Amino acid sequence: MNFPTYRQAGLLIAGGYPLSTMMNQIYSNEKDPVKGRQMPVMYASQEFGFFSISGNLATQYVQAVGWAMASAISSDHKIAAGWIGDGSTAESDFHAALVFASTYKAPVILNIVNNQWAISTFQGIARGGAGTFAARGLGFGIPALRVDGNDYLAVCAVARWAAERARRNLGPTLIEYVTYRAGGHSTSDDPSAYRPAEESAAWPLGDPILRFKNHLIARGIWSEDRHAQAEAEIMASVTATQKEAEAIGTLHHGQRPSPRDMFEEVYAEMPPHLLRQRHEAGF
Ligand SMILES: Cc1ncc(C[n+]2csc(CCOP(=O)(O)OP(=O)(O)O)c2C)c(N)n1
Ligand SMILES: [Mg+2]
Repeated sequence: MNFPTYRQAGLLIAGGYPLSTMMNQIYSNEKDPVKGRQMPVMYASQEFGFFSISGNLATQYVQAVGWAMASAISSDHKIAAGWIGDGSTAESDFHAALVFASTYKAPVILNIVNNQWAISTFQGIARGGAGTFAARGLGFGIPALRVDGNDYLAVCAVARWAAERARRNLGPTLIEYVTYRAGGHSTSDDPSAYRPAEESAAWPLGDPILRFKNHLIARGIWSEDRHAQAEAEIMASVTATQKEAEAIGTLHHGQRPSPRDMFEEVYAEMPPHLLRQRHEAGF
């Protein structure tokens, strides 16, 4: 079971979750599975092992550990994986998660995505300028690794090792992925206000897709032509899916959920104050 942040939408795509469903949520149209009750990229799918993304940073870390503990206590073999950003490791939830993970040897993979920035705050600030994020695990007796997060094969190897440890009931693993947030924090962020414009191009570990592509070409199992073709195919399918979702509706036109929907499916029994608000809203 994955307990992601807003940066792990790729888990859903890799797991075969329909891109059209993700786009419908972005547009908050009639086919949005959460009917506008979440922020657009905060996906959730129990079926695809993707826990609801929380806007409150770091909460998912304790939830991942608790879920893994419950799995172990009930003699199930399922494992959990949690993700957190560099900045969010300064939240107390991060430390609480590590206490419980180490005390109960929970079958959980604790991933830290160190992308160098927490919006405009450099990652060194969240670490207090000392040590590494991986080193935080050692004080709790949790095996911890620091990996080049832009090396696809290294990331796979480390993740597989940690999953194997969790499956064999050997306890938690903490992994720091060293990477770089090349774009803005969000579409409303302007990184040139707090870091040199050329920083992302000069970042030494490089673009992970380019690196993996070059590796495959060097091994003779991929080519520039096949890469260009794959990119074109993916772009065409993304554009087609976007058009499909737009045709269903956006917040400005077409079919969208009724305001009535935001009151439903949250509580098993709607509390009186929500019922009152729903009536006041005319539904
Ligand atoms: C508890 C809490 N504090 C602050 C915020 C506002 N906020 C949203 S994203 C963000 C930066 C997070 O940085 P990091 O943990 O490094 O994750 P990244 O976005 O770089 O993946 C902040 C401060 C929030 N959503 N929740
Ligand atoms: Mg960050």
